[in-house]
Amino acid sequence: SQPYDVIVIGLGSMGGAAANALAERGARVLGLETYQPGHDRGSAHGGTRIIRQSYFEDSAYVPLLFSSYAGFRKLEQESGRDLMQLCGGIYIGHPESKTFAGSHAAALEHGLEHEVLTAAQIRERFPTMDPRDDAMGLYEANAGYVRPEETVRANVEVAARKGAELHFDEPVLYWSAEGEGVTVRTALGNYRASRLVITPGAWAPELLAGMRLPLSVERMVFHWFTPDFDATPQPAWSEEQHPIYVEQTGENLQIYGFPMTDGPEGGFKLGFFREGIPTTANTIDRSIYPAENVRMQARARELFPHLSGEVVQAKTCLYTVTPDEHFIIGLHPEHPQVSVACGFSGHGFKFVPVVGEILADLALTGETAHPIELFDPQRSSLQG
Ligand code: PYC
Repeated sequence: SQPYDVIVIGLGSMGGAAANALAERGARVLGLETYQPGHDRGSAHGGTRIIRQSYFEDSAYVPLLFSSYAGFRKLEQESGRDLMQLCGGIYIGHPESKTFAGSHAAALEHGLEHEVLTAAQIRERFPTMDPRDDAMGLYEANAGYVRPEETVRANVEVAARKGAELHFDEPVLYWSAEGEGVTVRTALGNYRASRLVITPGAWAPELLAGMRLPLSVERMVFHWFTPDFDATPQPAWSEEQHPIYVEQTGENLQIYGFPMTDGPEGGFKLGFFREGIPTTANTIDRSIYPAENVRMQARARELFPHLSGEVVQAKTCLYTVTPDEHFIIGLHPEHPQVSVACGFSGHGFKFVPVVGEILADLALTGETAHPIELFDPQRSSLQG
């Protein structure tokens, strides 16, 4: 038999959760990661990520979110860390927009508690916001934010406590699948196991080159601003009163953001949902340019006219985007002993716990009861 049951390449958000789920099931796990837990070179930093249920991308995600919410609460208990805050969420757009109509359809299909608000009702309830007159909002109380760095640290700590062997600062150079097993080479050695899980994040084009996936790695920027508390008093910007939000104007231009989650010094965070610049994980330009601040501020003020303060901070982040913006999760088409998860297209973090469970199912049994048809690595939209 092999020295390990499963090797996990990449201990970021999804790989950390997979290592945790596998260790919980008694597998002998080796995890390999290039950096330290909670690093800021990939897609799991910046303090906050949205979590929501009335899912406008496709209502098929909703059952996965039920599992994920439970998974975040379980991880909080196991790690003793605060990971998820449900401060409410609102999705604003023209009545026919994907953001409003898509979330409304998902809420109705799955019987999710929600309120539909007109533009005037949004202004009255959330005085920071001034949506367009023809906009509608879907508000759900059961939405909020999760803490990405804390979640990654929690998963690897709990996985190690359950017996996983985790190596940090040890980049993978090469992997191969032969016969019933796999070999992974790093600068420090060769490791053998029965199964392999690859959760490469923005390094997917390098680590999964053989799959020839049509992925676009994109440089995104998020900004933190200081609101003008003279124009709109501080409590209105704080998580006790302010929801997370996504607002769409035009065909597909969405902004998203959070209440102040770390006091006034922490600022008010927001970003463009899409519109990234193609890059690679190893060559990304992490400088932020004045024109980017100006563009973000101008767009942000369309919804938040009193966001007159300065940029306190801005950071880059990487998205790994598929052509249909649905994830890729499944068995490697040529090597069934290898499971892969990538292409989270900027909306994956809220699924971390359930993706960990799915990857453990796939690695240990070759199948999962979770609904993952949408994420098939061989679906037509991924074929050249
Ligand atoms: O998944 O809600 C989300 C999100 C917002 C911006 C990027 N992703």
